[in-house]
Amino acid sequence: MNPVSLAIERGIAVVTIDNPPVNAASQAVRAGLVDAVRRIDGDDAARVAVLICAGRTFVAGADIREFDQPPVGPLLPEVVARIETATTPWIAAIHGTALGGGLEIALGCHYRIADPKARLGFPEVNLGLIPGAGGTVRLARLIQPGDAARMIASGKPIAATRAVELGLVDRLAGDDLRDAALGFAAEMQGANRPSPLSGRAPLACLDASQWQAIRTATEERARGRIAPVEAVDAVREATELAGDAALAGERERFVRLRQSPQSKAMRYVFFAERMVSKPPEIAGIAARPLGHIGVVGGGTMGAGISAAVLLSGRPVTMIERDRGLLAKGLAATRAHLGASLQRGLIDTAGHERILAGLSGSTDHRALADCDLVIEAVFEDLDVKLAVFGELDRVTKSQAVLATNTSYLDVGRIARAVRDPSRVIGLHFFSPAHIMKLLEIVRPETAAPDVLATGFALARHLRKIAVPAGVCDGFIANRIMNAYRRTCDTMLEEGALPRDIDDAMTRFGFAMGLYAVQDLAGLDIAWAMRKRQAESRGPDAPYVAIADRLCELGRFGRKAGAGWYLYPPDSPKGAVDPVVEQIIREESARKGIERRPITGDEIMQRIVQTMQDEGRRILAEGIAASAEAIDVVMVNGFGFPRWRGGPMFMGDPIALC
Ligand code: T1G
Repeated sequence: MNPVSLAIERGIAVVTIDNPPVNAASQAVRAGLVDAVRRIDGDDAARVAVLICAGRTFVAGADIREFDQPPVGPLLPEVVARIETATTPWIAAIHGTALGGGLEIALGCHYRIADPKARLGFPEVNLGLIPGAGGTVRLARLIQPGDAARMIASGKPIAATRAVELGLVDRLAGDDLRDAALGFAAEMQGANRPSPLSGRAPLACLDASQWQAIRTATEERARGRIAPVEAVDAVREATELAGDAALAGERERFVRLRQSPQSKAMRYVFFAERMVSKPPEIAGIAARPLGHIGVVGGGTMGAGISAAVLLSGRPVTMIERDRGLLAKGLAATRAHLGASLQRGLIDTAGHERILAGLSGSTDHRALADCDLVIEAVFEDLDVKLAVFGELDRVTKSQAVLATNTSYLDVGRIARAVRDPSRVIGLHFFSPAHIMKLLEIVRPETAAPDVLATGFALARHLRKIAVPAGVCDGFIANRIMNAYRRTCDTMLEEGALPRDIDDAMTRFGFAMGLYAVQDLAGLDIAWAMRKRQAESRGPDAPYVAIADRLCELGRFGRKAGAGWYLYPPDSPKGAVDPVVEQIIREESARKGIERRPITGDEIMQRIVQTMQDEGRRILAEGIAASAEAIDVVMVNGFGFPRWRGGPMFMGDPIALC
């Protein structure tokens, strides 16, 4: 079926794209658009054209699935050029998201009108690409080239209101986009078609130092990704060359990047994130209602989880042991919401509405009508079992009960309530209202619709949900603990924390392991190691350096010292000779002769450990696929997305 339809009424040709779920510019859409241009230009009754999309969004880009197949014409650059040079003026009517190739099509049109809630952007750099159908050329001729370069290099969409300010969108529609677009078209009937954007001169020309400044800032933020810097170079080139030459230059760059290992890795992660969040075992299973949510515990995790749920538009009741702790938890939650308002993620009206949904109590009976309750109390089994005992008593039988434990046996917790089938693990990552990853831990007792409810919550919270089986640390922390052990061993052998952290940031991680531990706090992992000590064999290899730091109260940033020292003038953490001394003493105590360890060796051993533990996790069925492990590592621990993940990477020796 042709996803592009055409209807001509009172001199206005309405071209509608209907290619669910996101109107991707597939081959059929492209062919349909070229055909529409031909028919409209050939029909005297059509004096202006409106391009609009059915469903929830305007064209959200080229069809990424086609990138690994032989290209089939017409290609998108040709489609955009045909619209741009059509004799009939075209108006793009934008709702939802106009992204990548979709925004390029809109730039081929002669005017743009947008729903006020629409978002427009070039996310190609998130796939290791740059626009490949004239986006760098036409945008730099419609808005200030500096703004164009920053917009494309960031990959972040902008609001329609901002797009009007920049000159990207001509006007905003009221409530009815279609009506407003037809009104705009009626005004444009008989008007001369503006000259094609690609044939115009750039709005301005920046000098070399201005371009260098944009490029340097982009390079710093890119942390090893090549596409953002290529995007800046492409926009610069687009302002220094004539239209056709600039279009050819952009296309050459796009085709080269499309074959690059970085883009292949980032496209893999894009589809892996969507695949793992739709496990076959919940296909077609309806989730239970998710109206009112309870959160037990107002600490760091409880407040973050409450904020995440409230930001999805659901009311939250927080429970704490006493009034003081409750007030602290509610205040922390409100602070997160205030920060979201500051960052423009919500508007003032939204902020007030969301705040009204937050309540608290010291009495668990306040959770009686909750559909889901998430327990986020101290990481101790007895404490959690006591809470679940309470929840079993006060919640309605259909309510789903979830634990946010990072390590503990969710099956054991489930068996503490009369109906274990309503218990799952929902393992959030700190800060819970920001981190995208959510491990959904399934004990054997969990009912399929309870699991489906966990995934439904993840969609509402716009989290990337990954199913995990029950074991110590599930997928994320189990792998993290494995490479933490490898890193601790390298500390004994000759490395220092800064060596390992530098190797990891050079590899593309936002932060190294020891800097992350200082941020999260060393005490939780220490409690876990002490708990594991009971089952650890006397001959099991064990590195005691971290324990010695904790015995000194060095729990990280919150204690002013951990692996690094955090004096007021050194927020990033300064190397501390005390830690170095402890490390050397531990090497000596074990009779280890310290040796230099290179950054490459450090990364090879870290990635090798991740892969080995990943293979064990797959063999035990804790993770359903290598994709699940890669999605966890990329979204949970900042493994560089442009490397695809440890399982995707293949042999670390070859690649580090
Ligand atoms: N191509 C193919 N499939 C796509 C797609 C695309 N561009 N975008 C989404 N899908 C599929 C997705 O895999 C999922 O499939 C379903 O649609 C719903 O997506 C030449 C080179 C638009 C913000 O990078 O960011 O244009 O799992 O679950 O959360 O210059 O999808 O159901 O089978 O993500 O509501 C540039 C990518 C491409 C945008 C909607 N465009 N998409 O989010 O739904 S490169 C992008 C998104 C390009 C040109 C260049 C999001 C969304 P399934 P979803 P969502």
